[in-house]
Amino acid sequence: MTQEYLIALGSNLGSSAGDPAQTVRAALDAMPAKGITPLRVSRLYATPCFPAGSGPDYVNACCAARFDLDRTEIATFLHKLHEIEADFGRARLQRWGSRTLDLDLLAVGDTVLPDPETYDTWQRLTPREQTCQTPDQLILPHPRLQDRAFVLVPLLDVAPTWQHPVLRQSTAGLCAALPDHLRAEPVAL
Ligand code: PH2
Ligand code: MG
Ligand code: MG
Repeated sequence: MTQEYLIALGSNLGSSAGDPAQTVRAALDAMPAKGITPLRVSRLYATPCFPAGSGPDYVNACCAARFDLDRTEIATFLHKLHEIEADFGRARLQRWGSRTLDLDLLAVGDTVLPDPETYDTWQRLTPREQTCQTPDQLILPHPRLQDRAFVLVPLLDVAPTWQHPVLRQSTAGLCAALPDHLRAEPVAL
């Protein structure tokens, strides 16, 4: 069975394609040329920058996609996402800094990478540890997706019934578990 790739898009600076919303739309349009077929695309949302006060507001979105080049090679897929980021002028300077375009792979079906133990280690980091530790390998599902309204609210548009393979909750369940004030932050454009 082909697994769906769940992708988060974000921009808070804009790019050669225009403002952040135009940049996110252009990134979606650029996917088919890289072998990535968006199957469902969320609304675009204005979201306050995390951490608060660290930069301009973001435009965030999510899409559920199929990958037509090599379905078994997640590294190839990531490389394609990084190519699109580079095409929109993304420079990888500062973690959690402002960005022209950020494309994050959130999940590939029920895949857990690199293994459940390593996933757990990253998922359980305290907020303080999260600010100073960055994994050097791909962790799937994205270890912070359950914490972020700017990810879960758009994801609810495209994959409400997706089941988190470790937390054993659907997108809808994870979204409902967010504190009310966070869940209310993303505003559909
Ligand atoms: N991405 C970040 C850091 N902070 N804040 C919002 N609202 N949306 C993002 O996509 C985002 C962020 C790092 O990738
Ligand atoms: Mg990223
Ligand atoms: Mg990101």
